[in-house]
Amino acid sequence: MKIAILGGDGFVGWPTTLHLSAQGHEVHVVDNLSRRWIDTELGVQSLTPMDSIQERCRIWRETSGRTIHFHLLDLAEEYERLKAWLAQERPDAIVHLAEQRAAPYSMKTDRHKVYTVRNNTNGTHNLLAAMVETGIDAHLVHLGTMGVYGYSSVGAPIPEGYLDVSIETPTGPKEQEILYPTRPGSVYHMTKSLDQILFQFYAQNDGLRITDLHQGIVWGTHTTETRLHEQLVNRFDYDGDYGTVLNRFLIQAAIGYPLTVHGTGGQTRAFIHIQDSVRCIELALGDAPKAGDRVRIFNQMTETHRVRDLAEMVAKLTEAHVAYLPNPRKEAAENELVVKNEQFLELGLEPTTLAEGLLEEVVEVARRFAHRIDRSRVPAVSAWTRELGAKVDRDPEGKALRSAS
Ligand code: USQ
Repeated sequence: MKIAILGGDGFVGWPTTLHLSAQGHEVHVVDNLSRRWIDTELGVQSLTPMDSIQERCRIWRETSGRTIHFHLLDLAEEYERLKAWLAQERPDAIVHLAEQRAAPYSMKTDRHKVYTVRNNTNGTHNLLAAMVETGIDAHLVHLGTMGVYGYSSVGAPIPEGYLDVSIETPTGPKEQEILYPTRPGSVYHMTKSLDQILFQFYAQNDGLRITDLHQGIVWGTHTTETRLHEQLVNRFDYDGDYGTVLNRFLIQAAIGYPLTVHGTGGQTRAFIHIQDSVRCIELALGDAPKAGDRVRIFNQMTETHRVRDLAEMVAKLTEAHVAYLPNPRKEAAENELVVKNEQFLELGLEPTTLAEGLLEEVVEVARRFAHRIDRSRVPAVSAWTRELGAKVDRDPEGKALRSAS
């Protein structure tokens, strides 16, 4: 297949690009390199030293003999170029990962909220409109988030995207299937909820074939292909905006920094290893819906964990100290979470669950590159409201924080 990977330079995008190329697909990365610019804006860098995308592609060609094509294009801001590119290249499938993906970054300031909505919502809509206009029949696979469901405990397992409801009508109750009601917890998660509505409309109106992957928190760093050469290494975020919880705990343990649990750590979340994330995208590509089908939704996660249990587990493994900190986010202090994920299991996913070996691998990567870590960038300072920001004034080592968002 000829596959366009929008956002193919990012944390999930790069290993996905390598994996699909290794499978023999003709892979085109389309990326505006915004994630690299955000590193510059925030004054942080990936824990692992990353080469330019062009250099990464060159190393892959030397290592595997396969070509990855790179196109510098901004999905959200360059509509006419996007349309011309699609009309010319006519991919069989499009993997859409080209969105600003950090909740704390999206809540930093009003400017970051505006940027996240413009980038993510325009990008998705531009893509859908251009697909219709150019008449290409590509299967669109989008990376969404488990966070669209919200984390209020209703006591029932979270279904894969749709909910059967019974509505009272004058002639008696009528059954209907609706998109699971969204309850996003950040501006970032809100943009993924908006994406769902855009997909529903374009599948119904224009017969676009769309799969939406509701992914949990990714952990780990290496995949089979990124291990092949040190310059194929994936990016690894540790900072308070882009670092995600389990990876952050692992690098904190590696550098002797207290594990930064927000609040009581009673938040339960869904997790998936990066290797499975890449495999799920491959499985979804192989199982496309037909024109006229409703949007296909998968829950892309393999297990759920409570934040404090993860912290305790990492502490036991590494003798790290756990710090319970004021939570900069507006979120339920404690929640239960049961998630259905049968569809990927039926397609053949064999989950990589939390195992000591894989956790230690991350700690080892962190120790190797510990000299690249700026300790002052470890605490999370982006607060969801001004009131919460006022409480986040000290880092776990007792130093005053420069600014809370
Ligand atoms: N948390 C801590 N300490 C930390 C960092 C986070 O206790 O040092 C807590 C947060 O308060 C939150 C939970 O851990 O309750 C998860 O935070 P996170 O930063 O790991 O994940 P999140 O902000 O939800 O976003 C990440 C990805 C996003 C993806 C999402 C999947 O950045 O792109 O969509 O995970 S999900 O969480 O299932 O919505």
